[in-house]
Amino acid sequence: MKKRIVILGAFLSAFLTVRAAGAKICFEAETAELIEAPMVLVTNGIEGASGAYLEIPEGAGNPPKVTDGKAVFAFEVPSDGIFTLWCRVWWEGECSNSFTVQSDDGAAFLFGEDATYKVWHWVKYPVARTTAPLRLSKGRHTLTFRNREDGVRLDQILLSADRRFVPVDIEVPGLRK
Ligand SMILES: [Ca+2]
Ligand SMILES: [Ca+2]
Repeated sequence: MKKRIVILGAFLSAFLTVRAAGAKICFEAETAELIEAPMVLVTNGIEGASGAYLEIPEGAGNPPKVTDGKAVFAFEVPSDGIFTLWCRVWWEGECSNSFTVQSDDGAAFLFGEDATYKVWHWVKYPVARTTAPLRLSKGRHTLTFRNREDGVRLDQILLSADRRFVPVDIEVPGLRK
């Protein structure tokens, strides 16, 4: 029995150490340092958001006809890491469920295209294990969200170096280690 408790204790401390190793950086969509129309800031819209959120209104237009519409975020990464990108979003439907995202000046990638509509929920990138997560060095970085489909809303953004972490509801903005 005692041996079992020791093993359990060792397992728990290893588990907690691994969890503690994964930094999480969370910020509100409305803290974007640049918002370009038809991306707009909404302060009193759909219930259940964490404060304000960003939206490309349904019918505002999307590529190739409308190529404008973006939000740029700047944030500090505390130490080198490999991050999963999570976004708290509200999609209008299958023609309104994605962004094109760019990390710093890297290659743009598709974010979203999941089939959960008309409810606030968290979506991650990458979805497939074969796609590389975001590798970010210590220091300042940017994320750019571009117009790909209208009818989309973005409430919170969370970068997690802990691959097992799954945000559930509204997250507290800031840095957790
Ligand atoms: Ca779509
Ligand atoms: Ca928000």
